[in-house]
Amino acid sequence: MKIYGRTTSFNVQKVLWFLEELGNSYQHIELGGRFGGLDAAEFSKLNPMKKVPVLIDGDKVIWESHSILRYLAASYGYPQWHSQDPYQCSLYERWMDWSQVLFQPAFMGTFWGYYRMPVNQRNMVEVNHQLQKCEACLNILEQRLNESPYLAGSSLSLADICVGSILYRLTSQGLEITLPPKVTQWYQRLRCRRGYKKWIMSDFSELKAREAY
Ligand SMILES: N[C@@H](CCC(=O)N[C@@H](CS)C(=O)NCC(=O)O)C(=O)O
Repeated sequence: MKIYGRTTSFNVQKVLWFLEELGNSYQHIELGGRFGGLDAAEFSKLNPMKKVPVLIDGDKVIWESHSILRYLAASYGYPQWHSQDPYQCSLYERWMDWSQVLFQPAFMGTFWGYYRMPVNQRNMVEVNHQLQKCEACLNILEQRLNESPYLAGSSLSLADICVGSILYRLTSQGLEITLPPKVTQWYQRLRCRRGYKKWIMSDFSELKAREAY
């Protein structure tokens, strides 16, 4: 299996973390960002969107980070990470979708508006607006984590991988944000996982004040 994408890409990191959880062997190829290569004709054939991550498994090519995660779980993660019961799948998939549609855009609003923006060009009114949206998402997570230790129940699932990947950058980029108590405990559990330490808690300082790519 081959996974293409720069380590500093948040969407690539999710996939790398999950590959680590699965224990499958894989080859990671840095691509995009300062490594370039996304405009090459060869790469466009793999992903017409010219974005990372891209997974190659034998003769199969998969792009879009959440599609890759679903593919991996269904192919290699049964029964721990995938169920044949559609309702059981929906218990973790709803958080993946919620994350992509609500939490991740709010986080990206802070990350692009604050961390990746040169200081003199920051619009702090807009950044704080996005930060408030993040706090609202954290309160939703707090309610959920009052009911179970992980987002989809008693064990780690793709829900935690997608949502949990956001917390490291959200809390490490220099903005003031307080995690609610249950979210804090959950975040501590995620931080103990080998894949989280290796791929999510990695240096992203090369992105500071850099709007390109
Ligand atoms: N929705 C897509 C987003 C893909 C995307 O925007 N990837 C970014 C990195 S996070 C990218 O390829 N940027 C260009 C670059 O890194 O050069 C996914 O989840 O896979």
